[in-house]
Amino acid sequence: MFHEFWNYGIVGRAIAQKHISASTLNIRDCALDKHRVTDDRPYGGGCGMVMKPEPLARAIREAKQQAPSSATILLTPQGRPFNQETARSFAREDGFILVCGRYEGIDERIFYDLVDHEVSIGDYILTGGELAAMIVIEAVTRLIPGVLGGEDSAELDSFSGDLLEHAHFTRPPDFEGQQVPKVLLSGNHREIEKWRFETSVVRTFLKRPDLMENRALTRQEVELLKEWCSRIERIVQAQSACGTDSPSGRQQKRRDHCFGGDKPGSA
Ligand code: 21W
Repeated sequence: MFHEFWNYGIVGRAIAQKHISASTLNIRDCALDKHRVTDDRPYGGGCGMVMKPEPLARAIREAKQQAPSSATILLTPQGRPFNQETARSFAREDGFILVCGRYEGIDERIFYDLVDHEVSIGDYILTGGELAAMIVIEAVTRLIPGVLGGEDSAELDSFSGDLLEHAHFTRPPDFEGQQVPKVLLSGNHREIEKWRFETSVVRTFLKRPDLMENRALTRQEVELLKEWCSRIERIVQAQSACGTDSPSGRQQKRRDHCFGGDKPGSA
């Protein structure tokens, strides 16, 4: 699984340019018996298999020898949820050993001496830790200084992740009847910045309100949300003053999707 991964994209380039180094150990190669068995039936019964401790311990010790200052992280659905903050903290480390489990789980006795941290990539069931490891490696690699060419390294500062990104457009100016917002064609950089900030704040509110509820907002963000509140209030008040419940005959305008939120009718 990893052969393509080590040669592809950001990670491939980071390895080629020696920003990082990486290698894979196959736990099966650490099983010393004739059939190279790495799993066995669980004590106490039940379905599924458990990873035997000896080959796993041998693999982790071999990895520690190759990377003595690295913490050992077990990828498991029971681990701490991985996020951008975790990625940043891993990027500051010297390196890490990622252990990918298979089967129903690994023998509990591995944890005592050999595992430092447990990480999950989210609440869904995979069949093993390998894809999770690739996700962790990619998220961390792009935070290593020099890996991304300058322009995106603003990612490193602690403010990123507070808001969703603004809407993006490229040529053509007319795509199947949908126009690029005029402000982006205006060349007025102050107005463009303002518009981007606005799409950023409003789509965060619509798509991921949890990102705003769990932190202090900046003064700019509060001002913008207040402005939207009063806009909404004016519309609602105009309706209750002379409103009707039937919008019949009124033409429905094309929805402005720049601000995001689920499409009508989507789950
Ligand atoms: C999945 C091992 C489930 C054991 C249904 C409910 C590494 C992973 C993995 C795996 C079980 C990560 C059961 C998010 C993941 C991983 C393999 C438990 C019992 N069945 N992050 N409970 N999700 N998964 N089986 O699955 O190794 S990080």
